[in-house]
Amino acid sequence: MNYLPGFLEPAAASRLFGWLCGSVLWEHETVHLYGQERTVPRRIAWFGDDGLDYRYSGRSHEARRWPRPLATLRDDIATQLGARPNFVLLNRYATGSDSMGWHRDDEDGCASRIASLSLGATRAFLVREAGADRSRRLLLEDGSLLLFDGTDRHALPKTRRPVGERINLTFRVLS
Ligand SMILES: O=C(O)CCC(=O)C(=O)O
Ligand SMILES: [Mn+2]
Repeated sequence: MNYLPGFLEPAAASRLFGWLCGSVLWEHETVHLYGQERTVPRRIAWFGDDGLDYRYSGRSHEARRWPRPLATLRDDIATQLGARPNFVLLNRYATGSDSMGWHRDDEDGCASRIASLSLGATRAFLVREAGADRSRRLLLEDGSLLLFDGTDRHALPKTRRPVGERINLTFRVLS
């Protein structure tokens, strides 16, 4: 795991945040869990190379074309990751009640190394590395990049603390 604070400088992070809020189609997704249809507590969007379909939680996410600001970012991140990401999943957490439960990013066809860019409000991220007996808690700050192994379980818990909006982009290599 490698945490790079200030991967984007504050002005660039804030510009990107504004662009993402205004230009991306954000969707509320529903998933089937224990026989019930539930709306996930966050909004999502996704982009990637033509023809890719990222499937998780029984849902298909056919790649939409890379918008220019994200294609540029993808190429910068490729240097850090040592591979060119071909897909990005975006999660938008409006308040502290938006969250993501414990999971792994080990769906078929997803290489384990993930580059996660955070924008906006600082939120705690929990990750339990392979072989560890407890989870680590990291504060993911605006403009930071976290490189982590998607086979490790991780979560973004809810918080009662008043927090502003946060957007996270996970760049992935799908095969
Ligand atoms: O918002 C985050 O920091 C985590 C996102 C995540 O785990 C995912 O998109 O799979
Ligand atoms: Mn994940």
